Amino acid sequence: MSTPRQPVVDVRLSPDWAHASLVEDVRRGLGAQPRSLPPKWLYDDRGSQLFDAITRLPEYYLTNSEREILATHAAAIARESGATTLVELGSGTSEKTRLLLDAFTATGQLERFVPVDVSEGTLRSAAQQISAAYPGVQVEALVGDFTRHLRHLPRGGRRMIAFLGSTIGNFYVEERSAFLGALADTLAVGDSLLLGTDLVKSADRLMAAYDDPGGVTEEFIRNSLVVLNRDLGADFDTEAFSYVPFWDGRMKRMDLRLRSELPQWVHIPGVGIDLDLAAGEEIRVEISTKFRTELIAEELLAVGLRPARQWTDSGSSFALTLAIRAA
Ligand code: AVJ
Repeated sequence: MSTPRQPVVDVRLSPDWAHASLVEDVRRGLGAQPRSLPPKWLYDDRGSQLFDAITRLPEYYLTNSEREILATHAAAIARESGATTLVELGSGTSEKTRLLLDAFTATGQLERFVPVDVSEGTLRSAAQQISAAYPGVQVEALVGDFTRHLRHLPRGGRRMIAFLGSTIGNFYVEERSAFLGALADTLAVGDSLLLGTDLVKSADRLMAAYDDPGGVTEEFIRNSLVVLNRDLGADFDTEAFSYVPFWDGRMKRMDLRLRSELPQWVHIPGVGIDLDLAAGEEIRVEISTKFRTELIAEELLAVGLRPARQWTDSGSSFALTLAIRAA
């Protein structure tokens, strides 16, 4: 067996940088009306654990559906993309990635794996493990925010960017088209994008997936305030908020909010602002957009990414789309 090549870790997001962008995001989101918080701050250590628990809930079908598609079609994805570099955005522990890595190494085509994540610790340990498990593959991890650091992705070879889990559903409409456009711009002609998207389904199933009886999702969403209390010295009384998840059928998205049940002043010293929250006032914490397969294809084509294949799971709950950067 050949000795594994040491993983390379490119750090573009220092702890200072992360803190500065938290401050900026909170100032912008909570300082405006309607009040909102960007969902990326949900994933501190506790939030990542809670999200992990969500993916194991029987009602949260997204993870299993996507895994089923990857398990069934990873070989076709490897073949059709022809990629020699696999990039994964927001890779976390790279668990589903293994299905892709197995398929891409089985054909002998994979030279390089580039996991991208904001969490340096998670990324370093994932990079070590993957290097050891796939000794022929050079791991070049990028610690960064994929909405800001796409230009630091390593170049060369034929690349496929995997953006899984329906994380694209967290973006508001304008942000989504801008982000897809930025992805298209970083890809060279012939490179590809593998996009995971949750599909529109009955409001009942969606509500069940985002309002589980054990309250794991509620705690996950509520954790956003815990993060602000800890990292910005805020004094949110987290118990004074109720969890308000609903299906917005017009915008085709789950909308997950926290509602202040009492009038309250909240001090956020780390940002230097005080919030005067009225009784019933809501903070928008996360949206999770659901798609029709035709819409995904249209939005990709609009930015110059030509949909080559689309796969769904046996229950038609979730889709993976492979799109190739057109000339
Ligand atoms: C990881 C963003 C895809 O939108 O379903 C799960 C996050 N929020 N339950 C999703 C989430 C509440 C999840 N994504």
